[in-house]
Amino acid sequence: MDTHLTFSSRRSPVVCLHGCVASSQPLASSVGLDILKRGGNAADAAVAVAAALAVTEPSSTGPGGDAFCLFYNSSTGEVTGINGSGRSPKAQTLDFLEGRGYTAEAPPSPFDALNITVPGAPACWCDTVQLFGNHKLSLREVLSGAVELAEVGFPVAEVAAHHWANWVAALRDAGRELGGDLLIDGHAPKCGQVFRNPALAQTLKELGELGKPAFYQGRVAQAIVDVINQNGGVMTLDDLSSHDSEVITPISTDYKGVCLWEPPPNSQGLAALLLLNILENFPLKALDHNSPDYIHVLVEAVRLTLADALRYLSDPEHVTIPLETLLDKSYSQQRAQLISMDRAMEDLEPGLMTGSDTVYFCVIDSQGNACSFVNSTYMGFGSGLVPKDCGFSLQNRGASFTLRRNHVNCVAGGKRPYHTIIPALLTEPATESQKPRLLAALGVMGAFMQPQGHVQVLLNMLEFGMNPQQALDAPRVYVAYDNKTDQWSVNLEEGVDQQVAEELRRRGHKVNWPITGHKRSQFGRGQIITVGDWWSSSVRQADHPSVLWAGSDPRGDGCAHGY
Ligand SMILES: *[C@@H]1O[C@H](CO)[C@@H](O)[C@H](O)[C@H]1NC(C)=O
Ligand SMILES: *[C@@H]1O[C@H](CO)[C@@H](O)[C@H](O)[C@H]1NC(C)=O
Ligand SMILES: *[C@@H]1O[C@H](CO)[C@@H](O)[C@H](O)[C@H]1NC(C)=O
Ligand SMILES: CC(=O)N[C@H]1CO[C@H](CO)[C@@H](O)[C@@H]1O
Ligand SMILES: CC(=O)N[C@H]1CO[C@H](CO)[C@@H](O)[C@@H]1O
Repeated sequence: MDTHLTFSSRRSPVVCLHGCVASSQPLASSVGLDILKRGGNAADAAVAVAAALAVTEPSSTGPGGDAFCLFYNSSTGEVTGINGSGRSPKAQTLDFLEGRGYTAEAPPSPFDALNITVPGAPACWCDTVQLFGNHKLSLREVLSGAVELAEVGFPVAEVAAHHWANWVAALRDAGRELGGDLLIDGHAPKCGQVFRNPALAQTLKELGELGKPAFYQGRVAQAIVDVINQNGGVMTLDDLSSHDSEVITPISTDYKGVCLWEPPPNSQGLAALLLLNILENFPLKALDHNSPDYIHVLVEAVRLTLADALRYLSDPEHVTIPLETLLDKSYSQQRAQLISMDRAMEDLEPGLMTGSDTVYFCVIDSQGNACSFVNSTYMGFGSGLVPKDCGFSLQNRGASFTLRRNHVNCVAGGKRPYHTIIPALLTEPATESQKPRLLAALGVMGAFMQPQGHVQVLLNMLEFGMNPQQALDAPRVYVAYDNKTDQWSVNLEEGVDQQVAEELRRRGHKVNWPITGHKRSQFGRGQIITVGDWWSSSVRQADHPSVLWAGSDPRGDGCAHGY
């Protein structure tokens, strides 16, 4: 397999007036743009893109995974969203797992059928169209682009082909064959090879015609339960039919004249807000982009917030999260004081294992509504189990549960697991007199990279004046925690200076530099659309506040598209 991947092309930001879609697959971006041109709004287009990504990038996302969305309503200025995360099977209690001989030290393998939680994405798609769509197009029409891609086939893109093959190999190493609907003659498709998925086309068609019951009851639900039970899991038809998504009230924080919106816990959106709150205490612009001081402060702030996030973030129905205390700026000031400029902190609380396969995309329509959407199957194809004749694999979100009694993420029947996926929106801060104007839809996928990624690309624009494409192009930093060695490490992408790496080592960080080629996927893949060029330091609030500016991550296959 070709593991070489160079980053040599240059991209301008995409600029347009009426509507814009940015996603990690060009074909999916086209499908979304089509919906906008046919009269659908940002929410309709987002679901069309979601479904098209399920077809074109199944190692990142699909109907067997979860989804979250945030929606900005341009007529009210309100941000709301949908929680599309599914629960563990009701019968899957800690006692049940211990009865099977599993312990915190010897849990089921990540790909085990016991790690499959109820897929929340299909309900989230239906509810997004129902609650936030403009009802000019039916769900069937919204999903038709994805159905066509699955039915007719599409050439697999380069980065998608790479991850497809890697996950097939990882599953094989774990003793599992990926379901045949997602292979061609037992192999992952290569870049440029045309892949068809008629079973998924059928599943999406039925979802388009009948809505949620087509997935959570009947043939698809039965096939899900069958494949899970044949592999030792205990999900029932009732677990599926009792699933529903929930409307959520996003949480936000103000940072120097902008307001960042993230989904509430149990997502890790909270981590992005806490991170910004800590960073607000430092003169970042004066430290210089990707300088040793800047990266040191960023890394320390990430470590502080991840320690908090992992302690407090679980299913709020099962634990009480001191949200107000955590989001209070005085709390972050205290945390910021723990950071010393010349030495990395010792003794920080640990984390959970990470997965990273998620797609993120965003859409802004001609009325100025925005939809920020994310979904995933967690680790590649998730469990790798493919229900018969359905064309998608089942997620393994349960892998972030622990069997340690009294831990906030301890397994329980009917519990939602720790979630690594988050979409985000940026507005002006709300005032009494005026509805907050939309400034951007943005996101960076990739497990624990997401809050770190959101904040880095946001600061690239806000503090360092980069346009959305430059903000995504700039080399990133990923702070990782390794449970096995109990060590934090700082991974620096190719493009960060060697002297910077050396200076960070001198301050006590364990630094990996440079991260190159396909390994750069750990820095996530982001998409950004901004309304106006508020990030530009030279033309403050220019003449055309309604021009859309978009960028798409060079680490992915995708592009932004507008009209
Ligand atoms: C989830 O990901 C799949 C695969 O990329 C995509 O088709 C689907 O549209 C996404 N779902 C949502 C709700 O984003
Ligand atoms: C925005 O909010 C208004 C007022 O609640 C509502 O009438 C309208 O349908 C909403 N628009 C969308 C696209 O959801
Ligand atoms: C998901 O829904 C549950 C309600 O069942 C809620 O408690 C939780 O906060 C939601 N999570 C997110 C990320 O919105
Ligand atoms: C619900 C469940 O059993 N989750 C397990 C999935 O796999 C991880 C990692 O192996 C375990 O820690 C979980 O307990
Ligand atoms: C610090 C920490 O969380 N360590 C855990 C890493 O994972 C092993 C089991 O895989 C646990 O026993 C440790 O407690």
